[in-house]
Amino acid sequence: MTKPDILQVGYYPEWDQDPLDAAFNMHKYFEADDKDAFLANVGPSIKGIATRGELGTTQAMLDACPNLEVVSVYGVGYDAVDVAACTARGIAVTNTPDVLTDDVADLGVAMMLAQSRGMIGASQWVRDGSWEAKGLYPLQSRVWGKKVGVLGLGRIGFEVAKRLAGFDLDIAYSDVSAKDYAPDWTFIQDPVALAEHADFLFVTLAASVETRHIVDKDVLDALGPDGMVINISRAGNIDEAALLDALEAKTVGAAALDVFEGEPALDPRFLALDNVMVQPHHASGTYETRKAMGKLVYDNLAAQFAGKPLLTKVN
Ligand code: 8YV
Repeated sequence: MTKPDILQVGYYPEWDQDPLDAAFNMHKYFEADDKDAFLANVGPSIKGIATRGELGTTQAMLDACPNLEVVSVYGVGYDAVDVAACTARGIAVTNTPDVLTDDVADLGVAMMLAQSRGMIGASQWVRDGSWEAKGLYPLQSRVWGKKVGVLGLGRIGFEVAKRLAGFDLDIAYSDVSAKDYAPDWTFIQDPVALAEHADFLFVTLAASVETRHIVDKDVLDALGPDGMVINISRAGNIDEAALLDALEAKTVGAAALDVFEGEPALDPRFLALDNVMVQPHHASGTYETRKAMGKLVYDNLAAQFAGKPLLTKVN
């Protein structure tokens, strides 16, 4: 049997790449110098697209591949894929939910703890000799017993809240409706009211046109100079310009961010700030989770071309 032709949008580690190469003809878009010519050449033969959450697909890719059947996303977020356009063309879209939930929650909580307790600076204080030369490290802010607002109590938000309950944080959340699986936590639907209530505001929403800039100047003002915002979702959920203004003016106390507009080329204003922790979009970046994500990308493609039901279809 001839191997199906797949357009590969971005890099995968070798333990994912090798099985994909064995089962499919992988056409590596990310290695092509002339992307338009590459798409024009391979597009008509392409039956599947393998991409990553933050890379998604472009309109040019969809237009160049008239025989496309499936887009398999390595990531839970599929906001970078035009799912409505895919559905209209009969193209299935799959993602990698569940397997990354706990690791993403772990990183979010770790960022919150590390930023609150000044751990990056404290490590530097030891390494550069400041401890010996200057003495005790400046005091930092307590975490336990404070109030957290979780904006979006889906799978990842739930795991964040569950972890923070172990730190004796008072937990409130916002979502489209109160969740019966969260009877002990306070439902505050309005994001401004949630931020007003919270010391720590976690952004754990699936990104969409509706949630774009849901964390805006009003939410940031409500969070206030002692508040911290933690984003492990998508940059677009926060008005980044408003956040930079607030961090510079210290009308918001701090931020811990794994995602940025235009990443990996983030706004240089972030780098001049000492009240922000920056991470390179690696909340799902453990061997265990990334291997499970890669397997799901493969399994969805294999199912499609074996005529079997897709494992994690989103449309
Ligand atoms: C990325 C993600 O896909 O799950 C998501 O939506 O954004 C991430 O897991 C990951 O960085 C791999 O590119």
